[in-house]
Amino acid sequence: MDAAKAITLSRRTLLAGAAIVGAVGAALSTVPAQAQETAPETGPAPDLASLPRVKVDLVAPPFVHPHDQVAVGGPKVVQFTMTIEEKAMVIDDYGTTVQALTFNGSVPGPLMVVHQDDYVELTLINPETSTLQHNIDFHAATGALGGGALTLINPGEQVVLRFRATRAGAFVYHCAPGGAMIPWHVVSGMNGAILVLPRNGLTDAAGKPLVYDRIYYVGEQDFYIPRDENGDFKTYDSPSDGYEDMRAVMLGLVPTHEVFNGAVGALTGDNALTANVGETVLVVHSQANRDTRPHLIGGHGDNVWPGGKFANAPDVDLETWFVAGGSAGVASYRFLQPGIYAYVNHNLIEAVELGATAHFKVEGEWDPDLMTQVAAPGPIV
Ligand SMILES: [Cu+2]
Repeated sequence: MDAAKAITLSRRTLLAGAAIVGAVGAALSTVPAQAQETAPETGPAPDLASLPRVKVDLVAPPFVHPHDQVAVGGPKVVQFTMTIEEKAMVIDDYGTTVQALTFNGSVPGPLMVVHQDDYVELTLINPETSTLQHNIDFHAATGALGGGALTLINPGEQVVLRFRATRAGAFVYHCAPGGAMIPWHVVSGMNGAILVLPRNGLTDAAGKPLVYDRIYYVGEQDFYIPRDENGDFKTYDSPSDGYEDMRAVMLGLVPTHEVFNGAVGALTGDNALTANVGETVLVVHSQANRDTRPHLIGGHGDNVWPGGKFANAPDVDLETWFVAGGSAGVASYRFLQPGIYAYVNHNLIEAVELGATAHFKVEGEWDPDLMTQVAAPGPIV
């Protein structure tokens, strides 16, 4: 992209962002100060100064920072910091490279875990080295475009947003800097999820406590990589350089890559998710832009919240579940057999041809009662 085009692009970004901030700013100013102090669904706001503060260090997916499943004590202010990183990332085995836009350097961004009625306090940093404005829209938050209207930051700026996590469930967060920038930033990698656990922990369909031994975060991502005249994927020197070409591919609505955790093979082979027979594994599966349908080949969803929201009883014994674009689903499974399991988007074209496959490597004792090869392959008798 030449300099003039880059200026046009950044001005359009600025304008789109400014329009949103202006509109929401005006709306906010009509709300009485007192109304902003209280949260009707959860009663009066507590004295924030009296709440304990906890600082959490985020970790890159598929892993999840240490957390209590049952809340200890009352609501807290949970402090997170995320730094935006614009960086080149290889997304398949052929070296295809995207100028990714990321929260904290990973696609998806890290999973945050809090409990219902905790306050999430995020410091979002857009370093001087960035080329674009960014912000964050939390689907778990209430008001101001999920915080998007209060967090738009230029390169070299940071912002601190606090919101009360009033609803329990898994929720997507993503960048939403305005207009055509919104889908472009999301399909360039700027999305992640937050898990808001009930204070007493999860319960299964029978109402019994559901305790997980392991938790993994799978963030599914659709990429739209432009091709050259020979059909080869193109690379660009900066995010804005590729914008016009990528937008043309995006408008066709057919992704060139559909991957888990940022790249084909990010969760397979040596990168497989691990578990032992008898362990209950919780999988949080987000897709910020496009519908998906997780399926564990050779296993099941024991307790599944397809919409990811814990006020609803889980579905049980599912074979495949639907996660709507712009949401995060949650599923638990207790592994009963050892071996390699594929965990896929059961649009199998997307799983096998476009990349949406992960592996679980499970160790333990085989149960012949559940399955036995009665006769090995051989000549027809
Ligand atoms: Cu962004």
